[in-house]
Amino acid sequence: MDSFKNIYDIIDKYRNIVITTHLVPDGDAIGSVLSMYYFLKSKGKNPIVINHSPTPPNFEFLDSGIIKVFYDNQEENEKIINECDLILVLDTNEYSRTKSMEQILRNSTKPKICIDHHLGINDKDFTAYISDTDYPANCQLLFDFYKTIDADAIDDKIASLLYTGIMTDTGGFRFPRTSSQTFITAAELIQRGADPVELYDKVYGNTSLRKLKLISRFIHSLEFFNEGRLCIGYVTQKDFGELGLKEDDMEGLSAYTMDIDKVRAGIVVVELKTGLKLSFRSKGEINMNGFAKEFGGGGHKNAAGARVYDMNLHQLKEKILELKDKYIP
Ligand SMILES: [Mn+2]
Repeated sequence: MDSFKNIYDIIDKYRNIVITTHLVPDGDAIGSVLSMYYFLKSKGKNPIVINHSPTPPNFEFLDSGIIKVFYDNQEENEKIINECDLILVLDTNEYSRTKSMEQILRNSTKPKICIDHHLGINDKDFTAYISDTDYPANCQLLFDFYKTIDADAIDDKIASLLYTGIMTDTGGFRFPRTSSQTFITAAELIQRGADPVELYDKVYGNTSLRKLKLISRFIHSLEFFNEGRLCIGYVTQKDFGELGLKEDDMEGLSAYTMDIDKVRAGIVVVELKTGLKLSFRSKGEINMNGFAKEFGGGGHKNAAGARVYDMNLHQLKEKILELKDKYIP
């Protein structure tokens, strides 16, 4: 792992910098790429943000047309990536999570830097990286990075982006790894112009009726195992069709499983057109990273994910039930 100073010394050699993050970006991913965009702008660079997925509606207020979606203009975006000087990957350490951009990023011979807080970085994938899993949000890590390089560059816009990333990735300052340092960082961001009331309201206070109907169906789908310690919920293609759902409507469903008393581990299974998406959550020592790995995924101990393409919903459920006692006491 490299130091903040090392990383910036490399970045500072270049001008045309492509920034990207994972598919279906959450607040931490959007906060990461856009704060980096403004930070590098303030340093006289030419940053360009290209993502696989469009910005979800509740984060659109942060993105004033800056983020390009790879598929919207594949030819031009490929050209930008091929002709840039440096690639920055934020809030993920896996090229596969950039989906449609995976091959072009992998094949690029340009220097590549990763700044992330997830487990499992392959150091051969990057020229240099910071991978610190102690941070509950990549935006908290980036705050320390920007502060080390140039604290004055953290203006109200950057502060609002970082605050949004920290607020969302910590589930409102309550998920594991939230520490006193998280609150100190949040306080500093508020001092620098982030408005906690407004940001909360814009991100969480605009739930669509479609989403509320999804939550209602999801709660009806819940099944409990291991004396109520394991909770599994489902969203099917039927739900997608009848409610007109999009993939980013799934954001936050796993938190409902973890809110239930007795539940120590929650699994959300979403049936997409192209396969099954699994989210694993747990409390304490229950190792969901290991559980997710059984399905070819991974993540953190208390939060992990996987995508499964070679099973239907029924077969997947059988496999979960076969494996559950290995992970849930
Ligand atoms: Mn994150």
